[in-house]
Amino acid sequence: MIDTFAQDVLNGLTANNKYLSSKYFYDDNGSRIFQEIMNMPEYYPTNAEFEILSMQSKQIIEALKFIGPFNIVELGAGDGFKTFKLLEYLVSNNVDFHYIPIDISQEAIDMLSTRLKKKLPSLKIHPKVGDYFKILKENRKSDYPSLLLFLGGNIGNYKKEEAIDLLGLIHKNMKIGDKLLIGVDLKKNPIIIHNAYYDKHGITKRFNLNLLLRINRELGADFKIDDFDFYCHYNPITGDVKSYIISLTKQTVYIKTLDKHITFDYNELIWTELSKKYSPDEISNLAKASHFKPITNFLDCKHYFADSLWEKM
Ligand code: AVJ
Repeated sequence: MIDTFAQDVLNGLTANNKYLSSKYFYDDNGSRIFQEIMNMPEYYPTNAEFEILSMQSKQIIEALKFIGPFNIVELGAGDGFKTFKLLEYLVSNNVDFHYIPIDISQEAIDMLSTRLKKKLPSLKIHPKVGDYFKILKENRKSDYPSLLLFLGGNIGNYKKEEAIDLLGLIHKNMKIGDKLLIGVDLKKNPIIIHNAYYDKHGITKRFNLNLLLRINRELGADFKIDDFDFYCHYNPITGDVKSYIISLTKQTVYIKTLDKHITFDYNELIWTELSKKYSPDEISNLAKASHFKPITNFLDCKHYFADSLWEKM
């Protein structure tokens, strides 16, 4: 029996146009490299969303039009760094709400709860580890309305149809009147985007090549990462940032768990990631295509990033 990671690697590396899914970037090593990306001055999304939640918490909460207590359910809470500002605003204004952070990493959730209990002792927090949709389905039974948070711009990793499927599933597990605040990276000067993803420090390159190291570690492969490079390209018309690993020589890699030899041509590509950028109109269209009513967009001062508020009708 081979697990889904092994199966996905097999499918991706035996396809005509080779690909690997960016969802596999985030092993312990990869998560650490992603932290480094978020700390680069060129990687604007982190600061932009932090600014939105720091400066516009009041406007965001007013736009919910909730009367009485409500739940805030965060999908993929992670270290909760950005959300803190929103929670802090609510706690210091004595707003009655329950915070339900969800993550697949027990470690991340434990760290988040410990920190929040210390910094915001009166916060009512109910952390959950596991499958988003199971937990959302449970939350549907709550007497209170909910604000779902899907922050950080992760929706950009999905192609249009996949994004609509995922958002449709989220929609199905909400109650009428519930709101979704979703982080979306905006189309902007292409040079800004280029510098954030094709960074001069080589951190994003390391982030991508770590995927080959993960295959070495977990599936017993023998990728020599010096024989691979990284390329990425932003198309300002479609809004797609596409990232690739390049094979610098004609070479064969053996993957023990799969008992499979994979041949790479000279300059052959492995497509690793899509990071899609949207215009405000495209955000509204995405909302409508997944059966939501777009309410309003909260932007940072440079208009780099949007936290878009949608309602389930
Ligand atoms: C975590 C998916 C939001 O696409 O901007 C950062 C991942 N990839 N640099 C993004 C990423 C390259 C990031 N997301």
